[in-house]
Amino acid sequence: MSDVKIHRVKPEWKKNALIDNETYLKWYAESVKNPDKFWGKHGKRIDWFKPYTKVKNTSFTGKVSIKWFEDGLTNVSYNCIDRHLKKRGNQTAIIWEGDNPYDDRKVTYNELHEYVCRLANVLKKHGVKKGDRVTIYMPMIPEAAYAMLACTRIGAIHSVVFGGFSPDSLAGRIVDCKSTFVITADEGLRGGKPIPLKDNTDKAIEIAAKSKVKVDKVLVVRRTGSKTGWVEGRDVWYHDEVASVKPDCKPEKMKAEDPLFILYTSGSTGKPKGVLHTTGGYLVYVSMTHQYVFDYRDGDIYWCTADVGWVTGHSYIVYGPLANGATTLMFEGVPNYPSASRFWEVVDKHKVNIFYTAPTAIRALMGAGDSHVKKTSRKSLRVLGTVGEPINPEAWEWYFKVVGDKKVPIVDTWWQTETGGILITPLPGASDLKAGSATRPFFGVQPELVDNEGKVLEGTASGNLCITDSWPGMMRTVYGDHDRFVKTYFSTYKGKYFTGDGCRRDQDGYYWITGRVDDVINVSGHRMGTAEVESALVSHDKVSEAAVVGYPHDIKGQGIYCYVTLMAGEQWSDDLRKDLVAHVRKEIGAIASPDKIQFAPGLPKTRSGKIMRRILRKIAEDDFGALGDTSTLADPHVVDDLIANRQNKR
Ligand code: 6R9
Repeated sequence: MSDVKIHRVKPEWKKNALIDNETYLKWYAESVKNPDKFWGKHGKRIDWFKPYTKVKNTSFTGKVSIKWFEDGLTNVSYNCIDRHLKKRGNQTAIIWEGDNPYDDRKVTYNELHEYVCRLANVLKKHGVKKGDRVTIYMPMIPEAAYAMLACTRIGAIHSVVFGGFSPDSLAGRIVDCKSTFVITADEGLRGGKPIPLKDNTDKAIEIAAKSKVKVDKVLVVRRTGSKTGWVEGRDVWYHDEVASVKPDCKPEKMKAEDPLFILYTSGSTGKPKGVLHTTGGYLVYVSMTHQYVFDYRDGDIYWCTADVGWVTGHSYIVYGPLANGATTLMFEGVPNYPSASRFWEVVDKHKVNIFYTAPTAIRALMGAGDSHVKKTSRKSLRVLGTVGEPINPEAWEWYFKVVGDKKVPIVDTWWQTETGGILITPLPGASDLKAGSATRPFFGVQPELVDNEGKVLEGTASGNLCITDSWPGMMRTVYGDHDRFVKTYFSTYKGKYFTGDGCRRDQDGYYWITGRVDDVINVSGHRMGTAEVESALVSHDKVSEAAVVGYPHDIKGQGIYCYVTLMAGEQWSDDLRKDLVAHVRKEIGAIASPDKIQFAPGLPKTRSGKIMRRILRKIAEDDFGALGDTSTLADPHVVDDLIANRQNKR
């Protein structure tokens, strides 16, 4: 790939940057040579009630145990709020930009302190204690951040569930972590459309009760003022509750390894896993990456367009920026409402310096045309970022040329829910850029490429991406199932953390993530297990079997392609197809809407009954000339029918 264009670091990117290339190389070498010394020093970037004396105590073999700063005591909300009050009590902590462009709000650090303390006192009043799980099912409003921070203040573990998930998905998450307290809103608002969060919560609580998990309290924020169901004694209004408690609440002294939050994410098998992150190491890692990856400087206005329901929202809307005393912008709406200029109008309105979004949004806005961008100024921008999926070079170049006017570096940040923070990324003042490459590892991160047999690949190579040693921000376990943690991440390649991603390393040591190598698909930057969509499909009473694969999609990155076999005697029809789409949306949520459904009289299986997904992927990609060996199929003829009736004919 020697024809790849290199965008060299411009002198003006380097001029006041926190890290230049020499510093990157020096720090990186130190970080891998002596992690104890390196992290011992950088762990001090957060405040500790009791300083740690031990730094790293981790093992990727045997039972797998990961501990950082283990004898230190700290508190996340204290670090994100209290420690800033003296210097920046009146500085804006959160800029909220509503779905409606005329709706906005600013919250100072002093105000944030009061709101978080009040909410923490409300939680306490209702008996929430250290270690209890609180489910947060909220729209993108500042109260979502207050809720997360209030939990951390008293040591409760939050589990934020994305507002786009269905009652069934919410119920599954409530049951898995036995959460008895839910914080929600009457409705959410996105692109002018209401989302019935409270009604969904009511349904989810009924479903959870069948699994014997009883939610005792639902705290409801009034967002739209719509009428919702109400259970006396169980449901309480946020606004009444916070008004009746004290505006001050002492932060709990937490051990570095005390759980901070659970966040459910999809894997290649089974139900979504509760990824568990802990207190000290996570906060050190997200604050450090937020500062250096975005070259964040005091006074910058920083905007990450993710939702707090995803890890990007946790680490880079709430915890990283607030730990650094930044002004973080929270956006309730969508990129194309009221028009495709919305992002850039918000950038101009709030003078945003650092802007972080997903490739799917960039591709959609690119499709809407340059004029929507060009009519805005964007002159405040200094750093642009992307996350969530591989960015194709065309979209990267458009982002660089049209949005950034060729003046602004792009950081393509690769990481995962499990990694807590960014692992492979450019640094704006240090890294020459190649469109489509996440470039080089962050400090302390040691990537390795291995082949399917686990052989380590050196130099220029393509393989499976592993990380060979621990970094402070990584997950500690799967909530309630440590064996699953070990099996999922550390047993494919013994002694290494396996990411599930494929990756290429070029002659400059740059990493190019090629996408998942397991049965996980990435739709508009949202991770989904094909098994989850399959189990939603087969729960329909007319479906006997289903197989789901991803296929390349111009905007979404990957689309969802479903092969469905019906029960004997059932007839396929367009109405049934619509019904199946609605059924999957109901079971999982709108993000899992199938793009294509093909009715398949039979699925290609091996003689032992295993579905050959490789073949199904090829047919979905309309690339059936390259099916490979089909001789091991039990009935090779099913393939002819699938090809004849494929839904993606070019
Ligand atoms: C942060 C986040 C993780 C998966 C990951 C990979 C894909 C994320 C990427 C990227 C290429 C990037 N991914 N960032 N692929 N380039 N810059 O997205 O977490 O939702 O857990 O997804 O997303 O496949 O394994 P999560």
